[in-house]
Amino acid sequence: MKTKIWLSTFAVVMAAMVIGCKPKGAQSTLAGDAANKVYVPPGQHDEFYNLVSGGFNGQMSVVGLPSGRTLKILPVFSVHPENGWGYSEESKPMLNTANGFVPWDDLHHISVSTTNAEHDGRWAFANGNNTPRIARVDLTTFKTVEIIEIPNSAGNHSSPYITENTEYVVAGTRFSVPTGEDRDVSIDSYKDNFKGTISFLSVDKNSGHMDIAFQIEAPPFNFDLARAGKKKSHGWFFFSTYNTEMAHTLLEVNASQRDKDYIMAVNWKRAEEYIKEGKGKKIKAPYAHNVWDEETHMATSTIKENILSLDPTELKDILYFIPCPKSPHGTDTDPTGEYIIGSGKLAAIIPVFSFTKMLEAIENEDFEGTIGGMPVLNYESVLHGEVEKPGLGPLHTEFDGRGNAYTSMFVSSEVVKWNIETLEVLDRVPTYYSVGHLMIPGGPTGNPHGKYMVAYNKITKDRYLPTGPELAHSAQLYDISGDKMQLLLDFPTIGEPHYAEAFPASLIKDKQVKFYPMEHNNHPRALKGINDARVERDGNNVHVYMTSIRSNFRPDNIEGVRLGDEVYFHVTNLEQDWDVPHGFAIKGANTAEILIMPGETATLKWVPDRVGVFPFYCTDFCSALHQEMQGYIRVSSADSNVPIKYLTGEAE
Ligand code: K7E
Ligand code: CUA
Repeated sequence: MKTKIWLSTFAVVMAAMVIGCKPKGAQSTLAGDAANKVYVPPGQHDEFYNLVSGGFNGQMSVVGLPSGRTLKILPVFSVHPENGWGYSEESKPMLNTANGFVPWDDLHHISVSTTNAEHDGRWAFANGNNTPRIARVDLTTFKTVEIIEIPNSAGNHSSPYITENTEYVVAGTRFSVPTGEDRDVSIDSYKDNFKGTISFLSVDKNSGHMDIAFQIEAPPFNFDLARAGKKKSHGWFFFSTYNTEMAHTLLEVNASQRDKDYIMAVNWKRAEEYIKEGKGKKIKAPYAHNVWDEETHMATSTIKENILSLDPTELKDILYFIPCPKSPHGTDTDPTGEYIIGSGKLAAIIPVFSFTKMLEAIENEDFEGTIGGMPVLNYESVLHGEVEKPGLGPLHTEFDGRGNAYTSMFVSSEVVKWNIETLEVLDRVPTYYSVGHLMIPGGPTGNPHGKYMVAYNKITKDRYLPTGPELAHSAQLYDISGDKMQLLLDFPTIGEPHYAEAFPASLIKDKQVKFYPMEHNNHPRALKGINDARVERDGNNVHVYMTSIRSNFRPDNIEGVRLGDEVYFHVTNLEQDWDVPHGFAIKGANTAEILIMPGETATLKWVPDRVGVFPFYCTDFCSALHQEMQGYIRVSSADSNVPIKYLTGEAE
């Protein structure tokens, strides 16, 4: 949720809140007590990994909890000059789309893979909103290893939520868009020509590889967020919708007309059966599928042409609509899978729906109407109950595994704890300020670790030393192990955090890859030892086969390059030890450095634009003689006859 949108919607409330009445009552925590709870002594490790979305930076950050220490920032839908991601020849294909190279996206949500509805710590999925994509990050290397584009979608917001065994990762379109053959349609024909789509991507159990299994057509609503059913509701998926008014202009007003929008319940097991029966229609929809190969150390991008589409107005029993007040943002399912919570950002209550009642209503055809022939269930029949006076602007809900839910309140800047069965509000704590998502380790799974809760806030104002017009966003860590929530720590985040997940460090910390074994390096231009270092001309391409090992590059003096040549530095890092990357940078390159991990090969393309002698050097302080890890390349005029010549370690 972008702050600016909210500012216009809630200008008055916000002004009062931010300027006039900050949440009161910094809790009477003994500072020493709180400090003890977040203190991780030097040399010791945090208890949880916290993967935090970076929003508009397209990145993911890895944070330790409870300390709040940032451990890593990794590019997902972004280039990353720090390590050459998106600049090296090997990684460029990862950011390819049907629209070509798109080096940025807006990353909102993270899902960590689960087995039997519990975190298994294998992969993290992330969504790109702008040019719809889903990425998969390998949690043994913390590297983005796959990106798949979603066709017939725009603003891929209700994504990348997963089913309980990671059978599927979903993508619901925020913007409905024209999806037919002719996409040059007038915008005011919205209701006729625009469609929503919900995509189900299969995830291979062993490799993790994704594919678009099927796409379900849906009414032209805006799909905001989603959660899978779990345990008893396994087989179902729930999507929040807004703009069921189907407005296409001034949504601020026009999409806030109806008292209730819907949570769309998707029976994906039924959809699977239809696919098996051959009921899917193959439609043309080009999309890119990019895969990183850990043995060749390179990515490939394939453009695929078709998807399987299901039309739920013809194929019954796939989609049902549950009325939900009002413009729901988040929808969340509790750890038992029985309760479905809708967070209507303009609603005065929080509705809690019962999965059991939903099934009964479907069985009894207890419908209040239809949308395109698809049933709308009766609100009262499906309702477990409403949380009264929870606060203003409910957005997202997480769970502690002890029967309690925690809902973030954007407008009233607080987190509210309530009991899922009794719907009674139990506690509330202020956030500083305007909380968006919140997160409990394991919170969306069947087995939450209800010890901490983190609030990710939109407006920081006075929490840190000021840094000009733009301030760091703020996360706040609370102890939720007792009856009352207790604020322990503020820590700044990178980019704009939306959703995050966390899981026990023990799940993955011993599985981390330390280096890439040279014997598995199948990069076609890898070198197996320093004696293979060489330079070869191939027409206008000059290939420099280079090794890096403490503390030299081979070759380190290169001549015979001419203007008009394209030079490819294929650098193999021969180290076989943990945390000994070497960097490679050359003067005047219009790209970035590359950082090469031990046992890896990476390629920087350089097109010299003038004659001269250009130094290159290692950018990562790798040894006492790191400053000696350098070399020169000479560029001569286009008509020169300087021959290819290079030095590989001869003493002067
Ligand atoms: Cu509420 Cu994009 Cu999940 Cu942000 S969204 S807060
Ligand atoms: Cu290699 Cu510094």
